[in-house]
Amino acid sequence: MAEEKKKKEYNFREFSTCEATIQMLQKAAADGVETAFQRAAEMKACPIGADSACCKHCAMGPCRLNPKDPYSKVGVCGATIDTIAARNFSRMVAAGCAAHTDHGMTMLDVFREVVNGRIADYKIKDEEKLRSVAASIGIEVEGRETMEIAKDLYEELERTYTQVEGEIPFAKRVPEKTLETWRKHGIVPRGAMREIMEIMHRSHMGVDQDYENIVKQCSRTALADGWGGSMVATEISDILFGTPKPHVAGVNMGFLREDHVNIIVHGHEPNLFESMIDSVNDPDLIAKAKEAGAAGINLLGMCCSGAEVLSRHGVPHAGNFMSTEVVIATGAADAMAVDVQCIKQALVQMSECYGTKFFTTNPRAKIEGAQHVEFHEHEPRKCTNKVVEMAIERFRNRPGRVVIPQRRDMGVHGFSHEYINYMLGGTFRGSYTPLNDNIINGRIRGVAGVVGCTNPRVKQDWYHVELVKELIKNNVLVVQTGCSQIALAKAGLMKPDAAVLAGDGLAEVCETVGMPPVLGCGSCVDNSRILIACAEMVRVGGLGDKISDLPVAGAAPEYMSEKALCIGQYFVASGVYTVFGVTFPSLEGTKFHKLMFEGLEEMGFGKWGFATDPYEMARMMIDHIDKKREALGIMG
Ligand code: CUV
Ligand code: SF4
Repeated sequence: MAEEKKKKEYNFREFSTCEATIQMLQKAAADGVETAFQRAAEMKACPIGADSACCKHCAMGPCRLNPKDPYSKVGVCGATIDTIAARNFSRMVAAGCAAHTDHGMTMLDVFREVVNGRIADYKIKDEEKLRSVAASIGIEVEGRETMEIAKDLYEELERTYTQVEGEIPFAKRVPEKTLETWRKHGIVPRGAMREIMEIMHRSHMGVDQDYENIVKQCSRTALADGWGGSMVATEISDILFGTPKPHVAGVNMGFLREDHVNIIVHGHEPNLFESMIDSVNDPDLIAKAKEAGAAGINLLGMCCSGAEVLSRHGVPHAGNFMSTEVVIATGAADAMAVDVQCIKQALVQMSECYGTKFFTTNPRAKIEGAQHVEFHEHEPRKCTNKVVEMAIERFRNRPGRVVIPQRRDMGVHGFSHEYINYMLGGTFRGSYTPLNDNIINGRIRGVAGVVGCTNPRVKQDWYHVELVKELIKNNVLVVQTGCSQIALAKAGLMKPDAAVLAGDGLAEVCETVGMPPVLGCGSCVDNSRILIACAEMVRVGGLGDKISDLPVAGAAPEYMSEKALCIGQYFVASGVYTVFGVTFPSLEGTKFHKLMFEGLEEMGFGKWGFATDPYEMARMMIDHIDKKREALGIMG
């Protein structure tokens, strides 16, 4: 039996709709190498875990309840299904929040060293952005020196993490009425460290055993990510590396070049990537590459690091989360350098098979068997130059055949919130009607954020693409980040031409403005740009006085990470209806589930939705948008 299973032949078209990925899955299989797709097919998810009906928070357990009859049993300590599910969920949110806030912390570390003059390799690139971020949280900017403002901004933003009492600085950006709701329920974040500590404490065995109370702290923790850690990551990155503006850029594996030294950066923190950009442009290293017989050095991104530099600088992007293994099967990846988050341990073995040099670079994320070349922000080029040199070595001795899927998809990327705000407020060149007006007059029905991962438990990219197509067809403008943005870019939806797929109203607006119906905003931390855009929609006026009044919705149809759950929870807590696919860690019919899917909305927040069919997902989001339009009296 086991042998039979091993030999099982897969139809790779069931795994993915990404042609390059399918082609490389075939190649990998022919080479005798398997990926997460096969492993997922062979290892069924644990049904009790998937429903969040088990608890392993202490050694009296692990305890398993019966998902079919969740109230028939309690854990050894007496914990009910609602307590168990709320605690499990909150701990996932805490992990997601920790990931984003730790990333933001790194950016803040770099910023501090720049401000103190202790780093030469990075500088403040976008002074205008520095001033606007500082002003947005009440720092005096008129007539002051850049470095003085920067110093104040650093000190202020540090509170996002370390503050033990009071409200995080970016709470000042939250619409007044939304903030009032948070205050009423006691969920305005103090500092991320405190919120994560508190939720970890409260979800320990024998502490908070009231699911509603647990969910409150869970929301507070999630908000410390969205309006805290993630927002700091985005804003500081813009200040240090430049605020994205729309530009044409390319996505897909066809951007690997057989005659070049190919280097892929995969992970999340842009400082590594920025230095790598410098390294691959270093004339000495280019000369070395040429000496080795290469035409040049070619740099590509993957996952969120990639989405971020795609948006900021137009660096080509090789593929999203479920393409990171198979891209190595091209044989063309001379080196892959990773930092933190979403890095499959299997990449090490994959790299061994194809002779790709694989490097971990971050002291927080080593992988057994991988070569570690540590990245230090004070001497960043030490690490990135070394990676380039090793990549050149590998190019010189490329072991096997190189097969590059010939797919290249061009599109417009780089819609920062500033740029979206221009569109919202209509102040941008004053040449067209602002977005709020177009929502009010009905040309645009509403706005949807479609974001998040890809997941081998579902057909890669298909849900993202079908959902977004359905939304734009129904005149819903789509904003995107992360792996979802890459899925749509590969499907060609980031081109202004894609307006032909939009409904008449949205198509008209796209044509007037010259924008695609799908706006790519960057990486996962850049979901904070969507929050800021929502706040701006409220500020501009005509669409209610809080985020929960807006005709907007969110979705992560193929999510897999704890970060995605945290993002979902901060959107819900901010007032947005948020629909997830794949699986949701709760049991329908339980009190916890009802709270997440209905109760939170009654309390003035957004709420969760769940569907595994992209068309149903679109319908749920559109119904919600219509409900909000009706409440605003802008129906029809
Ligand atoms: Ni941070 S979290 S798979 S890279 S979007 Fe991509 Fe995005 Fe999910 Fe990870
Ligand atoms: Fe079981 Fe309670 Fe311990 Fe969880 S905390 S493992 S439910 S005894």
